[in-house]
Amino acid sequence: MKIVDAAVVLTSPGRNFVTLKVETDEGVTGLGDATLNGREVAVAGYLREHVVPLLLGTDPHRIEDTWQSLYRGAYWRRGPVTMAAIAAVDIALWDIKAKVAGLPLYQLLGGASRDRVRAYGHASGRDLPELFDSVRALLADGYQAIRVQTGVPGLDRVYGVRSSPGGARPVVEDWDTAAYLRHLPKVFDAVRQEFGPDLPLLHDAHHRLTPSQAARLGKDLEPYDLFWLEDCTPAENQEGLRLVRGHTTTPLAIGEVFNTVFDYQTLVTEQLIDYVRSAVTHFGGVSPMRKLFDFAAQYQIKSAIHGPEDISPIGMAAAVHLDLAIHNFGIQEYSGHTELTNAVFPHAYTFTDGHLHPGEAPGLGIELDEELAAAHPYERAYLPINRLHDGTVHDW
Ligand code: CS2
Ligand code: MG
Repeated sequence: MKIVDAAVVLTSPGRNFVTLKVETDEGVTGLGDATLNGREVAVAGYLREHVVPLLLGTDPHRIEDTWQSLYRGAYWRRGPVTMAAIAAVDIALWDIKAKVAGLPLYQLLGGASRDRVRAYGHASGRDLPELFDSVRALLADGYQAIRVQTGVPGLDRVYGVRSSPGGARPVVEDWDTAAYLRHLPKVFDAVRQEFGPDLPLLHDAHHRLTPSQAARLGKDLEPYDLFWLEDCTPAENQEGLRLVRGHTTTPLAIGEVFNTVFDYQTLVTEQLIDYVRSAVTHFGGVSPMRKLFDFAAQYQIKSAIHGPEDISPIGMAAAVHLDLAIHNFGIQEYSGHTELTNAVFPHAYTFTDGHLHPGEAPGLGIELDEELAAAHPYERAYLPINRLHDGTVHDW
């Protein structure tokens, strides 16, 4: 079998997605997700100019060799753009291999280790009434684990609370760490009083705290028994998590911006986190994600694949196949997608009673409606930036 074509499809059914469609001489095609929110054209260009020419004529079954050739052959390693491009190829080749085998992808990854995949959804509110309504809506949708994000008194635009969609220039959101640290424990106290002690609650600090501030927040949240506190501090300096870990038993999740296992080396070997958060799309694909989860499993760390709306349904499909198969599954983020997005990417995975299942269709179990995709062309859109009251740029 040979690869005879590979097309990069940019589409924007409400938000931008980058898709790689790989075609073989035997008529089997594979789909890969290369979506990198706010940098889509960079990945599309990397694929079109530097990857697709190298794929033509190669054997799609040689997934590991292709991955290693693209990773090591680039010489310039790692980084979100490179790894998203490699991920799209890897995901598409696994789609092809599983289709040829006539099996859903999870069967090639060792078969099912569970019957279904627990998901968590995003609840948010500028104030408690709005937040409570949001939690109730998710519970009504069947979610059995809920991420809670809240407005902060004195702040106008805060991450995760009615965030405006990306625009042609970054929206400026505002931030005040002291106000946030004072307010958040009160919010979780109120949520626990309203919804009880058992509902798994998650929170995303979104890279904004110093290690000592993260340690304080983790400790302050202990009475509310969170499922996890996510991205409590920027983790390029992995050793910074030693301070946090030493002060709090609140479970920690990190890694959605990480794109190789080296980003996790200290975090995993010193058990400084409890969940690894990378997306299949941003970590180089299915092949390296399996290796990451095996590495993490040696240190009792579980999966929590990144799954917001800016991961395309193709990336979500690949995630759910991995979730079903690996032993050290933790939880799957699932924001869902709009009806239009789901029409562009018809898929076999299902969400029922708070749980996902990849379905039994051969391959990933997903298609690309190219005509509908073409009807919604790419529109430049940036992620917001964050500024403190004095105008200083802060982590978003
Ligand atoms: C967030 C993401 O879902 C999460 O945990 O951190 O929604 C993140 O803000 C976006 O993926 C950025 O594009
Ligand atoms: Mg996050």
